[in-house]
Amino acid sequence: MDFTLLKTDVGSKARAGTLTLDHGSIETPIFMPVGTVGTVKSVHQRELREDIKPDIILGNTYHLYLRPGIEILEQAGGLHKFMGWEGNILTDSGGYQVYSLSNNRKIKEEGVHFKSHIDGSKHFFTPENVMEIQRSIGADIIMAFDECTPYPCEYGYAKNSMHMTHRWLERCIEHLKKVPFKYDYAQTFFPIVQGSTYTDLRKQSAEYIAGVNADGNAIGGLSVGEPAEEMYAMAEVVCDILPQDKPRYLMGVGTPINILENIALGVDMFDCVMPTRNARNGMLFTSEGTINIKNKKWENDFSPLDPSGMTFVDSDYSKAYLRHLFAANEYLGKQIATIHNLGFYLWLVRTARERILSGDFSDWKNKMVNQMNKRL
Ligand code: PRF
Repeated sequence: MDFTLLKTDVGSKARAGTLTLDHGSIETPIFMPVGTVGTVKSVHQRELREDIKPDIILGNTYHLYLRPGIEILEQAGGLHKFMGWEGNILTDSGGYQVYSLSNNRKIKEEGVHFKSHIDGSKHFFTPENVMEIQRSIGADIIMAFDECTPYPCEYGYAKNSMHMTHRWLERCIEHLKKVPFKYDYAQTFFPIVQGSTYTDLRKQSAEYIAGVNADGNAIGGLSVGEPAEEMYAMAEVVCDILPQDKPRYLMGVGTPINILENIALGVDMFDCVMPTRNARNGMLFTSEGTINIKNKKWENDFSPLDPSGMTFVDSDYSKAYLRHLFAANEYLGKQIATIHNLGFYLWLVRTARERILSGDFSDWKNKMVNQMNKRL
């Protein structure tokens, strides 16, 4: 693993860099499309590779462990081979999904007891077995097992939870030393900062995580319902403490505006279900603002989906046609909308990178934020 910082913006703390892993180089800032169960929902791998071109996608330990299960993934030779994706993959540890999806979860010092959201079967995640599972899935970047606190969260709970996440981190690191890579490429490990919306806890957690000296660091526990201003305040406190020369990943964020604002604070990596999930509900993100394609106003608008869009769907299809596909509940509608939204998110972070490199990121960011506040 190598991370080279190419430039830090003068008007903000935004950074442009290159992160190199065994499945290729990643130009940062980057947005990672979410492929929870080994598919970026409603997009073929060929469209990902040839049209959307993300350098890295995300998978989820929680889902892949429950289905298809670790044995199948090992037999396949890891997730890359199983799903036919030759680019980089990052797996989240389950430290979020187990709280948001499973039933009857019980959090203890030893680990988390939970019931599957699929069939109600009982399972137990520990920092140790989650590291083993992530070795078997075989992502290029694997995440620490943490507790993502809800919002709002009482100070006492947030503090105890943060300390437990730190103790779990030590267990993850100790265990990884004992479990070799399963495939013929390396895996990089990222720890996660927690601390809810409390500045003193965030500082303490960021200092602790920085002290671990990992190849990259993540910020968790944000975008869980707090006001955007609080998210930015916490991201800033944490970014100012995390090492400059390592990539920073803000987990589960966010809207296009959230992404631009956090890039300006020094975040390098993002993931979120928003472009894919909202696409399936007919919401399109464009550089001019947000569109609900199901709206009657698009019924006879035969203009291209997004004249300045980056993917073939933006010029090949009209708004009227996509509206019709949604009205008729056709699969193709969800596919087109997903390709468009992912194309837009990738365009956004690539353009941010170009602007950082050319030195006019802040002006461009402010203009984009104004535009994207519009609903068309
Ligand atoms: N922890 C983990 N995954 C996450 C989060 C977290 O706090 C979040 C919070 N937005 C998203 N995904 N492990």
